[in-house]
Amino acid sequence: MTDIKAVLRAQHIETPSWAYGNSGTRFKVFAQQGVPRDPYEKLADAAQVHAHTGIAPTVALHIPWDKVDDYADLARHARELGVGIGAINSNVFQDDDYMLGSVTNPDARVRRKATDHLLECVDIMDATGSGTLKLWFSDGINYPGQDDIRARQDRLAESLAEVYDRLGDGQRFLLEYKLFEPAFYATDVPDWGTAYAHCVRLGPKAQVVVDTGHHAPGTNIEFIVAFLLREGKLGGFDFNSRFYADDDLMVGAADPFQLFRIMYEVVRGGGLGPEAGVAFMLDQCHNIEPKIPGQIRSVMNVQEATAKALLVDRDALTAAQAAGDVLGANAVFMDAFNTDVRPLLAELREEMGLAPDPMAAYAKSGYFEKIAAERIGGQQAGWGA
Ligand code: LRH
Ligand code: MN
Repeated sequence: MTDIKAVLRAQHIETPSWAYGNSGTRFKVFAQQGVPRDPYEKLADAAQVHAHTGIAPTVALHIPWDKVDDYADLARHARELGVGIGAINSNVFQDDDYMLGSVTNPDARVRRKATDHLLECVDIMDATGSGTLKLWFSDGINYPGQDDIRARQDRLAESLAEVYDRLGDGQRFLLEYKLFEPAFYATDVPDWGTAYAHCVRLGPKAQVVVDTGHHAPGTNIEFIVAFLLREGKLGGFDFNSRFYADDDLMVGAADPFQLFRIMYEVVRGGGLGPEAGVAFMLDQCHNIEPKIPGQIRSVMNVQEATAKALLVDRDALTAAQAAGDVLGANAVFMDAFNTDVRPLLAELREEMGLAPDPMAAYAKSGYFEKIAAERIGGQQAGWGA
């Protein structure tokens, strides 16, 4: 058990700054009490998640949602709070100029503008000490014939190459794919294969990020994880869960068994340790539930799935697989999934000097009452869509 605890103690999950702001759907964005008004307050809330779980030491930023005058000062503020700045997320999906695409737009002026934003994000990486740029493109078309699918790939490749060349030592970018939305006919980076092919062509500093909400229903995501890990091209995850489309619900909430299967392939593929360089990021929206407890619960869901994945009896599994013992192998796998790891994790937290139940500890801390009282007035943070 000791080495499992040691591995779990070193787990590193990154929370997204935008999960602490207001979010919603096209129908309604519900405002909540105590929501941060600026990136400094978002970091303070993220620090609460780390304080109670012990395994969420970095926060991903999204530009311009987290635009500040002094990014080095923001990074200093994070350090004071006991957290660090993680991935820098670009945003080329909210400007009127990007209606027909950003880096794939038929108009070279618009492509230049989009690529310049991506390069600005690398400047922000330099200023904050972040080593990871995460690139998601909403680019796509809604009707057959609207634009040339191949030409858009050429434009995408050209922009990615320019950004790739700008990356400094110790810096990389993660290319995110998504099947559809906001484009409803063809998305320019729709699946892992497209992202993988662009990254292979660019080089070692380009890897793929798997957003668990970005696949067609029924997709075997753990297969994609196993494959990308084997190729050294799994840069990270945007964890969330969904019942239908890109619902961005709490990871593990909709399908804890899928999360377990994904984390098993991570463990089996040697992708869990910090040396593997896989970024375990959350990408979620707490539209109706309180945001900090929502993040704490999400971190715990990943931690539970990881503990179960580490409990798979690999020797017994390998032996059953080699013997063609289908039911035996499946039983070994399910035994781990059906193991209640909550007592183990409560014990681990106490050994880490934390309360055994992070949700109860946060509720008792009075932090929510404090921010609800303090954060009066000002503009609550949100997607600004
Ligand atoms: C796109 C996405 C991407 C982010 C955004 C917040 O759906 O998953 O990772 O930029 O959500
Ligand atoms: Mn995402």
